[in-house]
Amino acid sequence: MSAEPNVVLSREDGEESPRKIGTDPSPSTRLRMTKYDVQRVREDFPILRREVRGNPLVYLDNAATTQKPQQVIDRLVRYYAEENSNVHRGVHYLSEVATAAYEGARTTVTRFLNARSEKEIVLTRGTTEGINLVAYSWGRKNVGAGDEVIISAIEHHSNIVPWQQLTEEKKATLKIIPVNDAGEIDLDAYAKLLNERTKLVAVGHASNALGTINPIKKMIAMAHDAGAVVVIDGAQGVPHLTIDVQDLDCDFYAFSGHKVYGPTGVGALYGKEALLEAMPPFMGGGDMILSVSFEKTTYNALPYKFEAGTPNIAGVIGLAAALDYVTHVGLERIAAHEHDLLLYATDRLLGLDGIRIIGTAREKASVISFVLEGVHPHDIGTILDQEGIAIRTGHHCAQPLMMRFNVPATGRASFALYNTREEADALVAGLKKVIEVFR
Ligand code: 7TS
Repeated sequence: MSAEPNVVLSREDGEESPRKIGTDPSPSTRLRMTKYDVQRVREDFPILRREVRGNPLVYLDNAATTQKPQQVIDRLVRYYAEENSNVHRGVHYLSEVATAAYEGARTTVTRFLNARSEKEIVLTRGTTEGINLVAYSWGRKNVGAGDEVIISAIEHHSNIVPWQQLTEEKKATLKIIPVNDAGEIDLDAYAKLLNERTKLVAVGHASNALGTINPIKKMIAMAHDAGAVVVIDGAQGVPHLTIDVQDLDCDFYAFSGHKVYGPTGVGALYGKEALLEAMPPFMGGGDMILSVSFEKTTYNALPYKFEAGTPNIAGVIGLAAALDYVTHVGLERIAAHEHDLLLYATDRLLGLDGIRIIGTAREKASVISFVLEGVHPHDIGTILDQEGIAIRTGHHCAQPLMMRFNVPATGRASFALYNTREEADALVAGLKKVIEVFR
């Protein structure tokens, strides 16, 4: 299996060839004119060939975790079969190979996020660890009694609970930006919440429960005007959007590998160098020190100060393979394909009797949360599962948001680069069966 994605860039039917002199398109126009061959992308994902309960697998639970392409699987196998060793410590050959691959992966992440340097990329277990790292290290040093931390009403629990713990401990206040009925952040209310006591704003790039893409560039600038530091929960941003941390000017950006076609248990935290430099270590142990004595321990340089213990070496290397994969396929082309699926599936779902889509923001990632009148979401999930269709049902780790919309739970279909319109049709057909059973 080659390391390159199984993707061809081909001209749209009817496109002029050769091109007239003087009309050479810009790179972004050229991308729009190339065809996205979803069937060839699907061939890269071996799990999509399997059946579930006698039906072809229709995997629509991508916001929970994505499937892995052969390129990532092969890279993990090669690491364990040929390169396995601990990093940053051995002088022997394999340790050098493993260290080079591990640090090469950090460079891949640096470029992927357009960070200024590798010092700004801390390799973590995922988004949850990245946010907790900021809350424990930056938060405990910089937030005190009477200070304020702002989050929004559509956050995942991992961008709520660490700030709740911090503000409770420090006798600070947690403020919540409300959302409108479409599931969009109320920017006027946000502007009113910001003041000189605001120390930190933590907001998701995109909501896992509703799909809302938040106007984070604007929100970051507003927070900075108030003198606050901004943490972006990028768990649902990285799989769907092109990220440029310098352009966004965020202070921290956390994401997980497994939501962007990489392994579980690995992710990265971007932090501005000056902030990371001034922060105390999060965990103590091997690799994060320069010297240890019982009298005094000195800490390692960035980013190693924040990477205590043997890391998930294979996972980090697999994450880089995943980022290379989506880069090769083309982030803009993936976004366009997913947007087409979002529009198509939304339109088809709205044809069902008694359906209500929760989350109708103008800017949406390919996530559709819905309730069906008279049917509990768990029953929807169970019946669809009989058809080989995987969706998530429940509160999506966003219980306050469920309360805001007065629903105990929703069904959620989330689409990825390998999903098809036919799979959206299968979802709709499955939901028709659900309606027949329950009404
Ligand atoms: N933030 C958001 C917006 C998420 O969607 C998730 C995971 C996390 C943080 C936590 O990521 P982790 O990799 O550290 O666990 N979201 C989901 C989901 O929607 N269904 O399962 C996990």
